Amino acid sequence: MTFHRRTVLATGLAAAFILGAPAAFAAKPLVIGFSQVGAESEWRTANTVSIKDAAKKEGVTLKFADAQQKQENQVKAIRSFIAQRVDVIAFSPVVESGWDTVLLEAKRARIPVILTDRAVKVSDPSLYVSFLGSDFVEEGRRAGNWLVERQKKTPDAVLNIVELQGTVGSAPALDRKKGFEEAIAGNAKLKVIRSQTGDFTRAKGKEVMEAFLKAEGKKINVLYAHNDDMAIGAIQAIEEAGLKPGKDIIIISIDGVKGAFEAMIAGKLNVTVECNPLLGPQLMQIAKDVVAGKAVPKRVVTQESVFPAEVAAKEFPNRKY
Ligand code: GZL
Repeated sequence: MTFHRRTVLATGLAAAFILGAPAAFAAKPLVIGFSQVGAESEWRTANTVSIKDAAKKEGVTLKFADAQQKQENQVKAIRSFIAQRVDVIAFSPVVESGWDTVLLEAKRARIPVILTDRAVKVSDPSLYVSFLGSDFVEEGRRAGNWLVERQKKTPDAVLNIVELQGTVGSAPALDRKKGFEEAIAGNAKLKVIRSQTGDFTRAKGKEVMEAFLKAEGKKINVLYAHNDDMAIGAIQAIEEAGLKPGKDIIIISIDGVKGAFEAMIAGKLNVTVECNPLLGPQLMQIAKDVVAGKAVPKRVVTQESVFPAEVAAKEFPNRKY
């Protein structure tokens, strides 16, 4: 470009800036690459809707990739976002470990990474700027504490518990198990007799509950499911075995999705511990702050409650997911 053209262009740009830049010069929209675990549960669906709606509302360009619950698909998606030079990478890691290499590639590309929903175990915490999500150990404690209180109604009875764990190696599965065990520790009347993954899905939850019932039958007094979808699948198995869910077998689960409230209103589920999936607005705010060079909290914990069946009908109209 000749000196003359450069001077004309610079003058034109300066004039446009001073006179009020037309749309052509407006700041370009923030581009976020988001890798989602999958579409395995009602919770996940609500989480995806929240993120997409928030991006649209904030004028953020969202590049969204569904990993179908496979870590290798998330790694591929993150590498693709790096290649596309997105402004921010965000993801909900399907499992806790195995992220150091790809997150180091993002760091070397100078693209900030935000974790949503689930945590990672990495050697260098600077590989991500912020983690927005629930305290799963506390959710497990809340589930266990509810049962400790419930057990006081039959102080002499031993309650045999079967546990449907979430996805193997995932932060919610590891931590919800840990929190529940902490809460019931030392209570000789509460015994976990079987524990197996149902991978957070209704289908697998039903399948594993059928196996529990075949092996233990009427010995089972309590089901602790790491999410509502597995509990709903297990309810079907319990009914098909001729037993009454919520009565013959006390059922405790986590998430607080609409399906859980419907099961509680029908008397088939006893309590759900809330795990809030509506993380979209907070994620967009953190991403905008990071790009603007503002300090962001390393950890943002979502606020959550516990909903026993007694309050389900009253609370149901207020539910947003
Ligand atoms: C929890 C989330 C879990 C939900 C499940 O934050 O990672 O994954 O509890 C979902 O329903 O599949």
